[in-house]
Amino acid sequence: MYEQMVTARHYEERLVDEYLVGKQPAFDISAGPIPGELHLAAGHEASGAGVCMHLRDDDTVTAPHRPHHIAIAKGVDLKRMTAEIFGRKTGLCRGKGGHMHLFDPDVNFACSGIIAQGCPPAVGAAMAAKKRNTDSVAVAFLGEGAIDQGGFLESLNLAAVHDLPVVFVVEDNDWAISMPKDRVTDVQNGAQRAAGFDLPGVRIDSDDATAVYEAAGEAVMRARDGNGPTLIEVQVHRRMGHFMGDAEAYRSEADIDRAKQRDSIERLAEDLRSHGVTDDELDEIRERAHERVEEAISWAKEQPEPGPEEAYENVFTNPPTQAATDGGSAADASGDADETGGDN
Ligand SMILES: Cc1ncc(C[n+]2csc(CCOP(=O)(O)OP(=O)(O)O)c2C)c(N)n1
Ligand SMILES: [Mg+2]
Repeated sequence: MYEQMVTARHYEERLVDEYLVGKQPAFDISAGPIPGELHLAAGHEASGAGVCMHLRDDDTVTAPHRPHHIAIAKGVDLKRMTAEIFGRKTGLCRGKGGHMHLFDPDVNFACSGIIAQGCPPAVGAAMAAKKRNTDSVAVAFLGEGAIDQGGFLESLNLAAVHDLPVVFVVEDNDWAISMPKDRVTDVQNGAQRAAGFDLPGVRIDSDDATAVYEAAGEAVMRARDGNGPTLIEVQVHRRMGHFMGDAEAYRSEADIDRAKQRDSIERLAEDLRSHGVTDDELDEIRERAHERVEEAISWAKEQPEPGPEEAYENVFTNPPTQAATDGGSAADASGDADETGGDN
């Protein structure tokens, strides 16, 4: 867990360096080697690592718009994930998804920028596992800002009524962009949502990786044994803005300081030391993680960008005629799409 967590933290620190290249001084979001938005998960690492330790490659994970720590813990190919974030041709989605849309079928991982979007597909994967008589499970991660979404509540219901092998993990970082939790829901403990569906609901009040590991172990075992879904909420913390470039004018300095003081990685390191792990051993793990991150980033940066003629490939299930055949221009392609009913 410690290795996954330090890998995720360092990975994101390095992404920050790369992301800022070319974006200053006016913060041009489309400039630089990583164009577009970037949502970092520093402070969420304990939940990804603690849950995914229990998962196999054939288990499915869906993650939200803040996916890196979960993807890393699930074993997503770090090089191809990085190439995707850099918009390169060899990326997981051939450079067209970007950091919020990482799909790795080798380890059954997907994420999406749409809030609560991962819940229905996780329920679908769990339903498929059950119908195939396998003991695979699915886990849907979401933020506390998504617990009022219909997609989440309907997923809880379907999972409960069919006893599906799925675990819902809410990462409560107190904020949904600039919206504090208590302004959108009277349910301070999101795990209480489970009661309305007659499911077990577990709240972990601190981002203690070991506590997450224990709660997730029980939930995953329950799902694998055919005993149905569980909802877990983990209190994590957002060490940074909602996305890179967020000045956080809505958030007090004290709140940011509090978040930074509660470092789940340092907490786990302390636990490990108290169990006899030496500083040298921890350094070794960190060095290994740093090397892996550097390797993935340098590999990704050497990868080619997709050509303009590939813009429509693998984007539409029913591609505009011109785009599919001769890489027609965007104007041609959208014209064709309209003529064929624009059903893409
Ligand atoms: C269905 C939908 N509504 C609104 C948005 C815009 N949006 C992006 S992130 C976000 C807040 C998410 O908060 P939370 O679920 O707590 O996750 P966090 O960012 O805190 O990790 C919103 C409302 C969206 N992406 N999808
Ligand atoms: Mg949140």
